[in-house]
Amino acid sequence: MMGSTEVTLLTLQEAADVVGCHYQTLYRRVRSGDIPTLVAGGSYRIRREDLDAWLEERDQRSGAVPDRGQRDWPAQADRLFSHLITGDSDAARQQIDRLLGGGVSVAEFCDCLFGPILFRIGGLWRKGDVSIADEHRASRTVEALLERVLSARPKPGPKLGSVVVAAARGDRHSLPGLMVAVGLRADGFVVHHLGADLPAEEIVDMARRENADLVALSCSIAEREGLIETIDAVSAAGFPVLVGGSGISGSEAIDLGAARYGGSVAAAQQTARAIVRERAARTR
Ligand code: B12
Repeated sequence: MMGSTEVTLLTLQEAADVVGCHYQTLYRRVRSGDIPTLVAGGSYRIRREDLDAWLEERDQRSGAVPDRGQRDWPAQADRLFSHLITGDSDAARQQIDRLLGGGVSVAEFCDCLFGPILFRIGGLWRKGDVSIADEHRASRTVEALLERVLSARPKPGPKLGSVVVAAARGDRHSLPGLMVAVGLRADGFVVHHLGADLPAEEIVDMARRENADLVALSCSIAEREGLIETIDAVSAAGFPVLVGGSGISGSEAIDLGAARYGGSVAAAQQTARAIVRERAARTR
């Protein structure tokens, strides 16, 4: 997918971030021999392509949905998938409202439903089984559903911090960043969501004006120019950068200068909280 023959080795924490599970869960999978590993410098390492192959196999087994929590995610995903692919946005909205009403978190419906379903639609589109118009209609419906959640009343109580969320210049995928924005807002952050394809100086300017605690960048493509210039400019301005998304691995994000990497909305929430805590501890 990245169009490169380079081998990317992930630490167990990076692999857990990509999968969106706890380190210990991933460690158990490694110990049971589920996921192939190497030992480098005395520590376990996982080849990115091995992890991707394992994820794909697992998703096929479970209907393209991570097995998080007790809910029947494969059945929920099948239902939402058919609403999205047939353009039944009312049914999709009702399903999401029922799930939210039933206590499903925003991170869960992004990481366990919308993300895997869009991934599935992307695969069908690549094989020619769904059209560009089908994909656009489904993406637009997901966007509208997420925007509804984003514009709903914020979580009451003190704010955890302030975050600017964007995708760098050249990356037109706004949905992953929108999911992160919705998740962080639901967690209690003030979120300034700038959408996709943003010049670095605009992102820095917003971070300064809003006195942001961090900048979260989503990356869905293999092209690096816009991402590198943004990480450099934001870091030089003194803001920690959290990078995530399907277009980049944790080790590459850190090599490019990101402070942290996350592979899911749940990881974005945990990591943003950790960054704010660390900054507060440093200024005490
Ligand atoms: C929808 C879509 C589009 C839509 C975007 C609509 C929108 N408003 O966002 C449109 C039609 C615009 C589009 C365009 C293109 N796309 Co496109 N697109 C997709 C598709 C089908 C879904 C992407 C998506 O929203 N996924 C759902 C999200 C939520 O999943 P996610 O990104 O993994 O995010 C999760 C985690 O990674 C994490 N996360 C995400 N961001 C962040 C950020 C932080 C800080 C953290 C902590 C976590 C985090 O949380 C999310 C929820 O779990 C994918 C297929 C796929 N396999 O993903 C291709 C895909 C991303 N697109 C691709 C391509 C090539 C293109 C085009 C070049 C196609 C073309 N020939 O024109 C163009 C233009 C690209 C550009 N310059 O930006 C490739 C990218 C390959 C690569 N690595 O370069 C993919 C992978 C398809 C493929 N297999 O070829 N695309």
